[in-house]
Amino acid sequence: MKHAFRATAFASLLAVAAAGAAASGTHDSAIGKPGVATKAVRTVQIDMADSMRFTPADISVTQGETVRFVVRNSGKLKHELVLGTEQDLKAHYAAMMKSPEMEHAEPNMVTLAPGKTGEVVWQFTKAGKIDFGCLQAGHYDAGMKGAVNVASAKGK
Ligand SMILES: [Cu+2]
Repeated sequence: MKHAFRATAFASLLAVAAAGAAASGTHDSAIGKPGVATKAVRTVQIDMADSMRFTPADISVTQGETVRFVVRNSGKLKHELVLGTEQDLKAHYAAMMKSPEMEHAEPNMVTLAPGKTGEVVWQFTKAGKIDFGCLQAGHYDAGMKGAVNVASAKGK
């Protein structure tokens, strides 16, 4: 019975991962697309702590910009930064809650062991609010989330 549940959770996580992969491929998704590091016009440092907070948690960019996020895990727990729509993050988090040991890696996220630093390079092609969160079990619920406000390029 436990195995059957696991298999179901695994399948649903794969479905979420597949949807994420499709959304974050070379084509624009609702949140933009993987960036080319050499095109990055801005570097944003983000700290992740065991207080379940990102610092800063609010970031402003302009539509079209490629941003290099340099993410540091200063805590003693594993943390990650995953960019997505709030809906995507919630679905992915639900799958992670069922299978906390699942490893995942996509261009829109970086998962870091304690003390490690990593990067996400992302191009924000759509104006609006794009969310990010830590989907490690318990963290998102504890408020480990933030937002990137993408200002419209119109008028520039
Ligand atoms: Cu976390």
